[in-house]
Amino acid sequence: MSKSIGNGVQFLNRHLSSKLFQDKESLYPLLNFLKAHNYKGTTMMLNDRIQSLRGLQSALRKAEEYLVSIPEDTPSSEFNHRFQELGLEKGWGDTAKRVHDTIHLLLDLLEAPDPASLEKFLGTIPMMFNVVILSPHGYFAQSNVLGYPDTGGQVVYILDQVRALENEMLLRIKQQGLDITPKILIVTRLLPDAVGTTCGQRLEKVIGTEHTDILRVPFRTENGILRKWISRFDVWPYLETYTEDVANELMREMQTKPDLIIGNYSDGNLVATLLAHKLGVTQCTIAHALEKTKYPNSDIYLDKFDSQYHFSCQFTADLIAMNHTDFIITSTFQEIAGSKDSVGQYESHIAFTLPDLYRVVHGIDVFDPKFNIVSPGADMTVYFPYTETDKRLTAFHSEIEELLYSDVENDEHKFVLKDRNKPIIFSMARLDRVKNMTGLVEMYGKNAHLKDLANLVIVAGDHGKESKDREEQAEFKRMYSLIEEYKLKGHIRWISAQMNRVRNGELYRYICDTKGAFVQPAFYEAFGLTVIEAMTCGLPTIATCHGGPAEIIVNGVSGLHIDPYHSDKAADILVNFFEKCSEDPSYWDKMSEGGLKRIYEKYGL
Ligand code: UDP
Ligand code: LCN
Repeated sequence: MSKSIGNGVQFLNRHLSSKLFQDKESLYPLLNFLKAHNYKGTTMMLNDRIQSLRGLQSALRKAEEYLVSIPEDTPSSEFNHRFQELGLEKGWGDTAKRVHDTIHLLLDLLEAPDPASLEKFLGTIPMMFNVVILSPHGYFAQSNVLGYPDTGGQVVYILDQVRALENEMLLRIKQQGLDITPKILIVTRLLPDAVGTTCGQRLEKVIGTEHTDILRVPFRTENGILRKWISRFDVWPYLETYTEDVANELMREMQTKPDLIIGNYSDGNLVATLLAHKLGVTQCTIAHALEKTKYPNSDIYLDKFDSQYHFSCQFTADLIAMNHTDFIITSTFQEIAGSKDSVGQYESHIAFTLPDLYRVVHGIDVFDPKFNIVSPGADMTVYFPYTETDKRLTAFHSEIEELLYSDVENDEHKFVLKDRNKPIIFSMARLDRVKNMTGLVEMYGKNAHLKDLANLVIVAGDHGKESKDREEQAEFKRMYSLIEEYKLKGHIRWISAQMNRVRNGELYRYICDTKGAFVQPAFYEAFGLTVIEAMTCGLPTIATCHGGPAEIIVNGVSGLHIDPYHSDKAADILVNFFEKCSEDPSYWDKMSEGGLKRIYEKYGL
């Protein structure tokens, strides 16, 4: 059923529990799994003393009897020995109470399996200690990189994810009564020409974690190590050798096989596939963006795109990864199956033709229970509402004012706003063509009324460095020519990529103080973390109707949609918004509060 799409785990638990219920024999796989379970050769959960289901039930009952006779907070280390003789190894819990709860859950399951207990029980079994997260392309570092080509939300997403993952793993290991140190490795590319970043460093500890590192492995050919950054569209020839090198480096760092390999984006997912296949490890894929939907008709007009974008390699890699993986995490429903008006990113891989290459007739099944929707949110210590005045980072205000309003033009900001009293239309993104920042400038420039109503501030690209990215170079040229053509001096401020996340949080809030809005004009946005960040700060958000924002924002309630393919109409929507706000300031508050409500309901971290 359509409503099951993206609820894979739930579906599988229902399916599995109904199978377990068929007859007593069908419970044996669960017994065998618990007996075979071990970490680095040390048995967990059950040992060889348990040979049958009857034996298991009897051991669990004896254990239960003992547990109710001792204080609930007795540490499991005090009775581990006794339990071992019964056939129960470590892993059931850290205290008598927790061990009792887990045993009780399994006894219930053995009597009458139901999906909720099964999910809960499987969730208590210690399984994840070593996790590898692959993200090869771009600049992967903890500072001075956001906004660089190919370096945006994926980095933010992964860094937020590993902190949450490590906390969860530590909590579970403690509650399982184990003494195991977990390890998470983010594996990315080592860039010898690191241009002022830490991307040339082999190992980097992730701030705010104890057991998580970034491990960097270079791209290599028979001619040696590749020194320079290369576009995400050009990585394909390097990935097989890279996988071999990563496998060796992983063994050096972890000294064991990982329990889970998570791939990110097409290149990371291909490497994850090759590694998971080679090592026999569970694989998870996260697309972040499937480029096929971002570049319309890129399949059928492959000849037009392939020399620059190598989509033939990329779409093939995507198909291999999405079919090989054990489970897929998506940020939204529409990423899988689209809506009645739009095609989903995965859905677009069901059937397509790459002329002169091959034809896909059944690329993926969007009903496959491997799909699970887990939406990201924004880190609420960084992004919080502008109304929380006691938390506001006012120390940044003079820097932010310099950034927005100073008369100086330098490598950090170009052009000067002449009227400080107007609200600000704010946008921030990598300077990719698909992000359509130039489209926003054109839309603004063409509408005289909008220019009267609001200033335009964009954060995109880097004025201080000559870009090596083809699309960014072209966008730079186009931006300058649009500013000239529409005489935007005095109305626009063009700021270089801003890499200080904490200050960026305050920047969104500062834009709230001007009663401005965040505008996300992309031709296609796979998810859109900036949309979430702006809304979390209480900044009214007006975003593209193509991709994630179509699902994040409920039009007219938690923000507004614009269609970048109809830019005159989009400009009218902006004019309308600012006019309404000046007639009735409570309209701005309504949009701000509506956005926040949506975040708290669906995208809180
Ligand atoms: N970002 C930033 N500085 C910039 C441009 C972007 O810090 O100059 C951050 C932005 O705040 C967000 C991420 O990079 O956290 C971009 O994520 P999004 O999902 O919007 O787009 P992506 O770049 O992943 O396509
Ligand atoms: C890549 C993108 O293009 C964005 O739309 C996402 O928000 C980001 O990755 C994080 O998943």
